[in-house]
Amino acid sequence: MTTAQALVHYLARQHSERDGLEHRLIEGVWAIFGHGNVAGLGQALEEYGEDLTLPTLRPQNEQAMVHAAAAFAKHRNRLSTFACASSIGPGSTNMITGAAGATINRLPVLLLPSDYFASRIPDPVLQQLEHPSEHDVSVNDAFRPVSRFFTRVSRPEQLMAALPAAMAVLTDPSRTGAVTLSLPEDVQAEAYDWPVALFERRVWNVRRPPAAAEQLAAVASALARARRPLIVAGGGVIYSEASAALASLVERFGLPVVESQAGKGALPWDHPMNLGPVGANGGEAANRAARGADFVLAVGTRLGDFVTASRTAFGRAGARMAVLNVDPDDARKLDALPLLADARVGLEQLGGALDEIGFGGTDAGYREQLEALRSSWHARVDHLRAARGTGQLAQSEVIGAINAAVGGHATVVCAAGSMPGDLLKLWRPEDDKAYHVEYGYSCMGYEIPAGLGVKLAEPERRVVVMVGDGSYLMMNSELVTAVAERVDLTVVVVDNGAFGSIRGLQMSVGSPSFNNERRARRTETGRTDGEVVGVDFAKHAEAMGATVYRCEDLGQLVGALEAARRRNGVNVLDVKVGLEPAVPSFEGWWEVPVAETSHQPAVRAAREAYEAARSRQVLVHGSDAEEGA
Ligand SMILES: Cc1ncc(C[n+]2csc(CCOP(=O)(O)OP(=O)(O)O)c2C)c(N)n1
Repeated sequence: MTTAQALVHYLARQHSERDGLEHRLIEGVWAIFGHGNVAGLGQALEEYGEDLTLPTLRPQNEQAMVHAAAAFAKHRNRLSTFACASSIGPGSTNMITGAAGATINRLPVLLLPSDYFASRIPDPVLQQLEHPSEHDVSVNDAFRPVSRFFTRVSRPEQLMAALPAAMAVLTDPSRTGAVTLSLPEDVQAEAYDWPVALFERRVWNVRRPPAAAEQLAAVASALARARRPLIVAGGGVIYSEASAALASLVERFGLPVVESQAGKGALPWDHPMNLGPVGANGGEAANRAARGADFVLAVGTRLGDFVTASRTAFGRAGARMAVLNVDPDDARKLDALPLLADARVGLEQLGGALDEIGFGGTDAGYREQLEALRSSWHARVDHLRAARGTGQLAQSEVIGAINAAVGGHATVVCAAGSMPGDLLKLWRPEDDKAYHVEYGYSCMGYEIPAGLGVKLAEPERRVVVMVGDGSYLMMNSELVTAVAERVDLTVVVVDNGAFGSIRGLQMSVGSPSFNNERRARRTETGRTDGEVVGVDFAKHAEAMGATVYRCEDLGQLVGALEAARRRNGVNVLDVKVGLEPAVPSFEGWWEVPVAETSHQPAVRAAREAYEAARSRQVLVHGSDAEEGA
C-alpha cells in the first residue's frame, strides 16, 4: 500500500474507550483536495474509504472543516473526532485558525495538511513558499505552535511511529488538541511493505487519572475549614461526564456552583446549587458569591480571563484557591492547591475525603444567602428574556423567545460577538449537551460549521445556531455543506448591522463608534459612517439552498422556529435587532487596556476607571492565605 492507503486503513481501525464503552476514534475525513493530495490521500480514500466505513465529507473551506471536526469532538466529549485533510499551501494554512481553536479548547482534531515534495526535485512547486535559508521549512511549520503534536512524515516508514504517537495525544485528556501530520505529496503516493500488525484493530483508553492522596487531603481539609466555599464548573466537568458526580457532591455538602462558558450546562440551569455564570460576563448571584467566597475550587477550567474577571472575581477576601484539573499546568494556576485528576474521579474522591474528615456541609445561614442570590438572579433573567413589546427587537428577548420555543434540550451553538455573553446569562440548558459556546478562541465563523459538526455528532437532537451578522458574513459557506449532508439545522442570523460587541467595547473605553458598523464610506468624513449597508441574509441563505424566514417580530420568530422544526433541511432565520438595549454587565469586569493619554475627555475618564478597576486585581493568591493572614 501507499503511505496514504496505509493511513486510511489505520485510521479506520482506531477506537477510543472510556468506562468500558468503545467509540470509533476517527469517524471520517473532511477533505478538500488539490494537487497536494488528490492523487495521494484522495486516491486512497476513494479506493478504500467506503469498504472501511471511513466516509469522506466535502466542505467549502478548510478552516470551517476544522471547526466542524472540533465541534463534533466537543459534543462527543472528546471520545470521537474527524480527520481534516487539505492540499498544500493555502489549503493547509487555512486550517491554522481552526487548529488554534481546537488546541485552545482542548478538543481533539487530526489534521492532515499536505506538504511540498520530500524529494525537493521539482521545487518550487505551485503554492510553495520558499524559505531563503532553511530549505526544510514549509508553511506547514506554522502548525507547530498551534498543535499539541506535529510531525512531518518525510518517508513512508515514519508513519509507523507517527500514527500511534498522534493517537496517543488525541486520546489523552491532558494533552489533546490539534494533532498534525504533515504529508509531503510525493510520500503520500509512495508504496511500502507495511507489517500487517500495523492495521490491527486498536483501542485507546481515555484515562481517568485519580488524585494523589496528599493533594486530596490538602484540598478536602481546606474546603472543610472554609465557611463560604464555592465551586467553579468548567468544560472539563462536561468532557469527563462528571455532571452527576458534581450534583451529588454539591447537594450533599451544600456547595454553590458557578459556571464558565464551557461548563454551562454541567448542572441544569434550575439546579438548587447552581448560581449561574461567573466572571466578566457573569450574573450577579455568581459574582457576588465568588467575591465573598473564602475557598474556591475550580474544576475543569483553564481559568481564562472571562472566568476570573481578569483576576477580580475570586480571592478578594483572601480566599484560598484549589484547582481540580487533569492538566498539570491548569492545576497550578492562580497559586492554587492542585488536585491533579480526572474531574469525575476527583469529585468522587473529594466526596469520600470530606466524609472521612466528618465535614457536615456548609451552614444554614450560608445556604439561605445563596438561595436568595439565586432566586433574585432568576427573576432578573426572566425580566431580561421577556418580550418588551416595543417596535425594534432586542437581542435579549430574541434569545428568550428562541430558548422558550426550542426548549432546554436543543443545543444552542455560538462563538463570538455579543451573543456568547448574553447566552451565558440568559440561555437555560437542561442538560450538559444543550449549550455549546466556543469561548476559548471565540472565533468568528465557528458557528455554522460547528452547528453542522454537532448535528453530525447527535443527529436526533435539535441544533440551533445563533450567529451575528458579522460572523455570518465572515464564514457562511458551510450552509452548502449542511444542505449536501442532508442535516436538519436551524440557523438564526441576528443582524444588528454592526460588530456590535466591539462597538460597545470601543465606546466603553471612551471612543466614539468607529469602523464597527456596517456602513458605507462617506466623502465628507472619509470614514465608514455613511448609510447602513443592508444585507438580505434570507436571500443570501436561500441562494445556498436553505429555507428562509424573515422575522421582524417575536410572533414571526416563534412561527418560523415551529415551521423550521417541522421542515427537514437547513432553515435560516433572518432576525433584525437593535444595537440597544444591550444586556448589562452584572458586576463583572474584563481587562481591556485603555489609552494612557488622549485629547479625548471620554478616553481619559475611561482610563481612570480602568486604573481603579486594576487596583482590585488579585495579583498573587498566596499559597497559604490562611496561615499568612
Ligand atoms: C476571527 C475573528 N476576528 C475578529 C474577532 C474580534 N471580534 C469579536 S466579536 C466581533 C464582532 C462580531 O460581530 P457580529 O457577529 O455581528 O456580532 P455582534 O458583536 O454584533 O453581536 C469581532 C470583530 C473574532 N472574535 N474572531
